[in-house]
Amino acid sequence: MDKAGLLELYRQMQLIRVFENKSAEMYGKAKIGGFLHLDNGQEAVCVGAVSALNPDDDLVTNYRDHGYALARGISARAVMAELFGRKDGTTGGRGGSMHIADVSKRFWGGYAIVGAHLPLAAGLAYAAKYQKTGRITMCMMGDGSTNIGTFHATLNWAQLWKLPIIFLVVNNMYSMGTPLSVHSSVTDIYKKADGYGMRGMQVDGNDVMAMREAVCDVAAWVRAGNGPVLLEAITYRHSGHSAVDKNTPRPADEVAEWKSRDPIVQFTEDVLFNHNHASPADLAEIDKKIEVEIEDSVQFADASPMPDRSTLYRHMYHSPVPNMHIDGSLIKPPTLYKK
Ligand SMILES: Cc1ncc(C[n+]2csc(CCOP(=O)(O)OP(=O)(O)O)c2C)c(N)n1
Ligand SMILES: [Mg+2]
Repeated sequence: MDKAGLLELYRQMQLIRVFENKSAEMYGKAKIGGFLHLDNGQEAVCVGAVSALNPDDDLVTNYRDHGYALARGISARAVMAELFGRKDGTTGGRGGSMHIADVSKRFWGGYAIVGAHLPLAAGLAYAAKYQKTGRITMCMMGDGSTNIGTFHATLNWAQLWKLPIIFLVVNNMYSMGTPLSVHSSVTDIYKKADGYGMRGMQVDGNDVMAMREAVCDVAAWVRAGNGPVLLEAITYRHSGHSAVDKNTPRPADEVAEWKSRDPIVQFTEDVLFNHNHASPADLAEIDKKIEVEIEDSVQFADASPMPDRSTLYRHMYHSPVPNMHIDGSLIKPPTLYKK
């Protein structure tokens, strides 16, 4: 990878970090409602993984989705506006933090129900195989998701049908506040692939280069028609489970140890500085632009209007109440299935 490519990896990780810090601040100011799950500490997984995909590959995530959206090139403005619940957000303010999606970028979301997105991702992979598009699907999930029924049902079918899909498990060793060893009978999660005759692989999720290399490797393998892969990335989230659950109980020395292995600091020191790819001045320049971009995203989100109330029941199969009026106008049933 050349200098420009390496600096782009740094820029994306730093963009995610600053975005997440800002969104936590905005949550504290009640500019953001509902849930907010941050990616601090896990930036190398998002950036390493997404950078190794083709731009038209399908990407599906759980609710911890901001980092993947930004890595996919969705603007900080659109993501922040979605967190603010505003009209210019990625889904017009309807989804919020857990449901970022942009179909034009084949970023399908953003799912709040643990494990429920796996069969949907398998459907995308099946479509790609059936239509021979050459696309692959990446489906990201947490370690806690690997115990749920849909995980096992989806892996079984994906392997049986040799679907072109990468199941990326972000193992941050906690499911909310429950440690991995308390919630999973197998703690090397990549070994769960064995139960389905699937290829499994483990990677250091705090090393963006290793992450990228692993996804390049498995993506090529999947794209060649060899069937799915279960890729486990070991990492750690710096903050609690969510903004309303900031103090997930974890041993202080464990948190401190992982923070000392910060993926952005590691990449900066071990790769960028040690190999003379970049100077502190290069990074300062990038950081300055990111600060401006994130400040701008907040101004943009704050200035964006609330969604129009009369559109409340759009994108639904039926108006929940017959002859419903909002602001004096009759809310007509959606036309989708109207005879
Ligand atoms: C079916 C279902 N059960 C429970 C929940 C509540 N819940 C939300 S996140 C979460 C933990 C998931 O942990 P993990 O998959 O490890 O992801 P992480 O948050 O660590 O990224 C739980 C239990 C849910 N959203 N859906
Ligand atoms: Mg987890």
